[in-house]
Amino acid sequence: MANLIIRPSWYITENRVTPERLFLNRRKFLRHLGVAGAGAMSLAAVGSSAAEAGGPKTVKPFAGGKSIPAPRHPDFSPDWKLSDEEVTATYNNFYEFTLQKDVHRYVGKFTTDPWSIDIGGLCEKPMTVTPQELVTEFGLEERVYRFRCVEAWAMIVPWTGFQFSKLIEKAKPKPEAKFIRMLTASKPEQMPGMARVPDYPWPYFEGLRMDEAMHPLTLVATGIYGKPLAKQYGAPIRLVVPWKYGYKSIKSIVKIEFTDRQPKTFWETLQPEEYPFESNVDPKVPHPRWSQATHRKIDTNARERTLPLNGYADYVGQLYKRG
Ligand SMILES: Nc1nc2c(c(=O)[nH]1)N[C@H]1C(S)=C(S)[C@@H](COP(=O)(O)O)O[C@H]1N2
Ligand SMILES: [Mo]
Repeated sequence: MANLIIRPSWYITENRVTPERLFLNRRKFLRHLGVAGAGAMSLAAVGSSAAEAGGPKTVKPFAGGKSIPAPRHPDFSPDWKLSDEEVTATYNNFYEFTLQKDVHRYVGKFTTDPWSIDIGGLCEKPMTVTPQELVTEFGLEERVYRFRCVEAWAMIVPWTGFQFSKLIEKAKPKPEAKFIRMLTASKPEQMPGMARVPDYPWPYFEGLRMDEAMHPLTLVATGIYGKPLAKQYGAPIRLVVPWKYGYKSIKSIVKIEFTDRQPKTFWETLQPEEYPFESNVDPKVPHPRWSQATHRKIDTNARERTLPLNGYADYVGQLYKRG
C-alpha cells in the first residue's frame, strides 16, 4: 500500500476527465490561463469543456457573459452529477430579498452594473476595482463543488470564477492582517427583504481567517452553469467556500477588508451559538435545533450522509489541526 497515492474523495484523475487530444493542448492552456508556474497541488492540469466543443478558447474579459463558459479545471471537477439547474436557480437564500427560497421573484429591481468593490484595511495596495477588471486580470475557470447549507440541504454546481488568493495577493496584505471581512451591497430600495426584517444588522457581512481565504479551494465566483451569475446567486460577484456552511459564501460583495482581529459576522451577531465564525461543515455537531448528519439534495430530494468538511477534509483538514 506504500505507493498508493491517497487522493481526496472528490479527486478525479485527469485521464478520466480529459479527452486524449486535450493533453496536447495542456501547455497552451496553462499559458493562457497564466497558471504555468503555479503549485503542483492544485494546478497540475487544465482541461476545457469549451475545448471539447472545438478547440481552446481564450478567456475573455467579463462582459455580459462573453467570458464564460470558462475552461473547466479538472482537479476541481470530479464527475459528480450536477444538481438540476432550474431547481438551483429557484431555491436560494438571499435574505436581502426574501426569507423564502423564491429569491428569483424579488430581484427584478436589483442593479448589478455598474459595480465596484472597495479593498482596504491592513494592506499595501488598497483599491477600488470592478468585477470586469478582476476577471480580465485573473481569468476565469470552472469548478464543480459541493455546496451545503446549514439548513441541511445541498447541491452540486459548476461555479465560474477565480481563486480568492489571486485577489488577496494583488492587495498585498500586511503581516498583521490575519482575517478578512467582506460586505454585501446595501440597496434597500432594490432589496425588498431588508425592510421586512429591519432588526437584522444589515448590510450582510462575513469573514474568514487569512489562511482559509488563501486556500486554493476558496473561490470568487462570477458565474454558474457556464453563465454569469443570475442575481439570486449573488451577482455580479460572490464568495464560495465549499467546506463551510453556505452562509459563509457571501453574495454581491462590495467591500473586502484586511484586519488583525476576528471580525463579527451577520449570523454570529444574530445567534452566536448557532452560527459561529468558523462554521465548518461537521456531521457530528448538530445544530441546536436539528441534526447535521445528513442532508437533502434540493433537486432529487435524496438523503445523503454529510461528510466532514463537506467532503473536502483531505484537502483543508490541515487548516484545523491543533499543533
Ligand atoms: N448577502 C447574502 N449572502 C448570502 C446569504 C444572504 O442571505 N445574503 N445567504 C447565505 C446562505 S444561508 C446560503 S445557503 C447561500 C446560498 O447560496 P445560493 O442561493 O447560491 O445557493 O448564500 C449565502 N450568502
Ligand atoms: Mo444557508
